Amino acid sequence: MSDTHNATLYGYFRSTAAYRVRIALGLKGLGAEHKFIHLRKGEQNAPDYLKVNPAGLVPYWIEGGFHLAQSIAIIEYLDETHPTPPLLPGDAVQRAIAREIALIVASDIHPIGNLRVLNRLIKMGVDEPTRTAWSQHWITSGFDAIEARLAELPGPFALGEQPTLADICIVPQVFNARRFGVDLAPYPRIRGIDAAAAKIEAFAAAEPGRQPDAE
Ligand SMILES: N[C@@H](CCC(=O)N[C@@H](CS)C(=O)NCC(=O)O)C(=O)O
Repeated sequence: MSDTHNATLYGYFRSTAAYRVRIALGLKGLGAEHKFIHLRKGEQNAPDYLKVNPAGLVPYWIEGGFHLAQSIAIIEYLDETHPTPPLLPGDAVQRAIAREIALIVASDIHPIGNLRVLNRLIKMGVDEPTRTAWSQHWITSGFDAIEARLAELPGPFALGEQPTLADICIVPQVFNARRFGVDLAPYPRIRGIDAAAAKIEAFAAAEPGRQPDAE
């Protein structure tokens, strides 16, 4: 595995957004120093970390004097600086569809079920079964849209034989869906992507259970 210009990735084993970046690094064959922010303990809001990322979120990427938040921005940066294998291959239409699927996960599903949102619901007195139903609802709503799009596309990955940004976002979201007990039976294409990805070392090595900070 090559070095990525002494890059550092701040993450957390169960962060699905950090999981996306770990997959991209693996597919590119790139290394980075991994630093762990314990989200359940609230380390993302500690003054030391807020000096690194004022947004109090992971992932966060530092490479020399350059620093970057947002998993999709980090992955697209890695893709532009290390073009092989391409994570946004094909023509303009295919790239747009890969981004569409990625953004359903990253913009429509993930933010509504994020830890800080669930913590806010706790503060507002929302009980655990209702919070779980909340997460399940939004994951299901996004997966319905993704599955409908995937029905038009060749497998085994979202856009065919090679994994793209779309699959990099889908696989961690499937992990999260299982955590929240979402019924995946209505999503054969999504389950197929997850199964195909499990056979690729870059995806397998990025799994939360295989991270040094896993609990
Ligand atoms: N849109 C951001 C989301 C980052 C994000 O929300 N990360 C979560 C973990 S998956 C986090 O740090 N949560 C901390 C919190 O909610 O307090 C990205 O894609 O990087």
